[in-house]
Parts: sequence; structure tokens; C-alpha cells
Amino acid sequence: MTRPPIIGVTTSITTRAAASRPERAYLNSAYILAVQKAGGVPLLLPPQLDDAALGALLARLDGVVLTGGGDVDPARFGEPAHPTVSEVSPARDALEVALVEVALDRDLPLLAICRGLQVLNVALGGSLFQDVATEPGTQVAHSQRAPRSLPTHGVKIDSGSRLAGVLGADTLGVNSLHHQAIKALGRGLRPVAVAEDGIIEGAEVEDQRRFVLGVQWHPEELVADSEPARRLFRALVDASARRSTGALG
Ligand SMILES: [Mn+2]
Repeated sequence: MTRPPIIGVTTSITTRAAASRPERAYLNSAYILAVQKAGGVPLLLPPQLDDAALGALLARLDGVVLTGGGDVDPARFGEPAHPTVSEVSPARDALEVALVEVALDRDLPLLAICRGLQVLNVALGGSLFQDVATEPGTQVAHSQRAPRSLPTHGVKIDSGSRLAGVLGADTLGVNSLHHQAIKALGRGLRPVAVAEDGIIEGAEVEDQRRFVLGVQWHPEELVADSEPARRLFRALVDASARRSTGALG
């Protein structure tokens, strides 16, 4: 009897609480539905968790999804904040950086989406373009105005990468809703997907035995119409299930 793997899914937190708008943790439903549809059990991990609570939950996790959201604090990579940087949460940054460390330490499969890819990179010592539109400056609209589930730009995927194998494709149309992107690459990461303008749209760990990869787009919004998007979540859940049953080689 196998049990479905438990996938920790990080959440956002409001950064401008007021008396009329109390602080809350929140997450787009698309992440929860995509993990469930792939056969995983999503377990939400909000930034409000303290070390003891997080530690107790981590012991039960079989895999991790780092989700999208506000900007990573540029202080994390030693830069002053660009004027457009917004929705910074030091608590969320700290929880997600800790999750990356735990995932690498315990060999937990990890899928990093949008901000998640940026967190993965910064946790490994990398840096970010803080405002992709002006720094480095690009003609590709990485903050699309089209509906979230509509692909608007192309990416080219390194055909020898784990990501290409998982997606079953080496070119892909993707949606794009990101303010930041990878600048200097973190230790042990390999860029494996790139947009027409050279912006890094995917990265994975060099150690191919590990399932640790990230995409700059939002596959959770694409699963209804895109087999590559479904394959990404299924691959995470399958890797997590193998680990939970001790079958991972
Ligand atoms: Mn993009």
C-alpha cells in the first residue's frame, strides 16, 4: 500500500497590513489544484510558521514547491533595492531559503516556480536582475497583460537537461509574470532554459541524481491546456513518491 506523497507548498503573506486589512497568508488556488491533480497532497507552508512548527512539518514532507509572489529582498544578495522592488517579506524569504537548504540536505525533490526560481538562485549565492524591464532592459514583455493562462513568449530548453526530459520538449510557449530574473547564477545551478532576449527562464542542479529544478514561468496556470505543464507536476510528485517509499536510487 503506497500513500500519496506530501508536497510542501509555500504561500505569500500580505506585506502592507492595516487595521482594516489584517495580515494574512494566501496562495493562488492553481498551485494547490496542480499538485493535487498530479497525485500529490499539498501541505501549505506559510511564512508565519516558527522554527519548531516548520521543523515538525518538514519531517513529514516528501517534496517541495516554491511558489510565485513578491520580490526577494535585494539585501539577500548584497544590493540596495531598485525603486520598483515591492512586496518584500523577510519572513517569507527566510522560510524559503531554509526550505532550499533542507531540500538539498535531505535530498527532497523541489520544484521552484517564478519567485521560487529566484529564491533557489539566491539561496545558492546567486543574484537577481531587480527590474527585468529596465535592468538589463528587454523588449520581451515578462510582465504580460494577457490572461495568466495564456503563453506569450517562447523559451528554448537545453535538450540534454532534466527539464527538457521532464517537459518532453525543447521549445515551449510560456506565460510570463515576473518582475525579477536570475543575474549571477548560484552555486551548483545550471541555466537550462532561456527566452529570446537571453533572460534565464529555467535552471536545475548540476547533480542529475537530484530533482531540483526551477522555471521562471507559471506552469500551474497552464495545466488545463499544456501536457508539458502537467508533466512538470507529475515528475515532481513521482520523484517525491519514489523518495517516500525509499525507492529512490
Ligand atoms: Mn519571462
